[in-house]
Amino acid sequence: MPLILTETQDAIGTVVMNHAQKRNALSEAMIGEITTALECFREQNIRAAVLRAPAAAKVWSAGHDVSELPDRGRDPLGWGDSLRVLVRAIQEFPAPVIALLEGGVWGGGCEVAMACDILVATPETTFAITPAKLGVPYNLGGILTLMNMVPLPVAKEMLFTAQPIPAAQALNLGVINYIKPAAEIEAFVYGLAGQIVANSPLSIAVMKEELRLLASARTLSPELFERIQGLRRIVYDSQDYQEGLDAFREKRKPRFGGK
Ligand code: LCV
Repeated sequence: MPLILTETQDAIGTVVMNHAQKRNALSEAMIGEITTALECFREQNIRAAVLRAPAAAKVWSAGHDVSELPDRGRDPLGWGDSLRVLVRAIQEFPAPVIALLEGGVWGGGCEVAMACDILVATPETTFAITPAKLGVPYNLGGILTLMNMVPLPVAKEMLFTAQPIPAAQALNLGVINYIKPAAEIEAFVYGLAGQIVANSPLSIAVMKEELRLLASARTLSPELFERIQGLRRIVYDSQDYQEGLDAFREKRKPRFGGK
């Protein structure tokens, strides 16, 4: 059974993440279907895309599929990790991607939502960035996305507490563009998409790529990169990382020993 639904109409492409029983956990299979859909949209010259869960979903996405994270000793969020592939596919898609956000957005789901170009949420939407809850060594791309979206103290609070923040706070921070009631959000998002479709797709595609290149433009010396990778290795080599995975799989609270 497909894990997503897709639709195209008036140069607008829609991807609905539709794996309710796993709360739209971003598995390799689901990510493969989404990236394939984006490739089809590119071939069809889609001029705006919408990424969403089914209407009135309680969970937009539960984030990375934890059952696919490797045991300790291997980087769980390396370049080839499927969630990283999806984030890049959205960022490199030549037309704007609008995240229509209903329900809880968890972990890597936040990074996928933040990779989108415009974010529209309902008042009930929440955002939780959760590597600390699982003992996961967040990767540079995720950290940079967050640093580009919120002030440092807020990034630290979200990362250190792993607690959800409400849509109202996300709006105040500028993480999301609009909050719309559940009954209005769909019409609003497709109205926004219609405004984009009426403009020059070439000009928009180039501006989107310029913004991506400038937002990721950071000088990072090889020494600094290696130091950061070494720090991350301490985490994914640790007993705590394994404990986070085991606790999730055993549906119990983790007991982190700090080693
Ligand atoms: C696999 C899942 C998941 C899931 N993976 O329903 O950002 S990072 O670095 O942390 C990155 C590594 C990452 O994204 O990690 C994942 C971060 N995500 C979370 O911490 C959210 C984990 N999920 C939850 O807290 C709950 O599932 C929520 C609150 C999303 C929904 O709660 P609810 O009570 O509605 P269940 O927890 O009962 O989940 C329903 C089924 O979905 C699976 C879960 O294991 C369960 O499967 P079974 O029915 O087989 O028991 N599931 C949920 N999230 N991320 N599988």
